[in-house]
Amino acid sequence: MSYKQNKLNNISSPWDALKPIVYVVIVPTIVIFGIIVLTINKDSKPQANAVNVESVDSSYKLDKTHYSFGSVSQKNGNVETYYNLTNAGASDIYVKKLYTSCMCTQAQIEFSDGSKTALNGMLGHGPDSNLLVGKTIKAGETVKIRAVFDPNAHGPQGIGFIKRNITLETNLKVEPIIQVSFDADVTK
Ligand SMILES: [Cu+2]
Repeated sequence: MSYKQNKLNNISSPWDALKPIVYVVIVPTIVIFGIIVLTINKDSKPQANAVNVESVDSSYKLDKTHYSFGSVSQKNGNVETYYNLTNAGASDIYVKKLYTSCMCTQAQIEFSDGSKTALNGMLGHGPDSNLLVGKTIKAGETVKIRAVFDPNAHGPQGIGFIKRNITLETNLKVEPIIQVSFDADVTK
């Protein structure tokens, strides 16, 4: 009798053969998967609730509300500009959401402590949860709103004059929507 046959003869039922697989592979997989699912749910729920924050009396200043890129060549790729946004009031401003008006445009907030939001995209293009910010602009703080425009996003036919908006939804009592814009003349 070969070693292999001997081993097979020692296995008394199919369950014995499956046991190690069940305990070593399947059970831990289910446990790990369960932990991952619970962790993801824990993270996403407070974020969604954070949208309901109390509105505040504060005010803001922008160094510019609009920027003209002038002629933007598709050959040269992305262009970007910054808008300085200052919390000119006495209360912190909570930024709920950040989004742009088109898929060719992405926006990001750079805070004075060096932290940044993700580069957020267009409203309605992908899940709304991607646009959540959940961060505060402190009283007196100046943040930079970075806008990135991709002149190739609409393909070779996307030439001509364009205007895009970048929007911040905040908890300001008056004017909770902060909006800046840019335009460009896209050429080949
Ligand atoms: Cu676009």
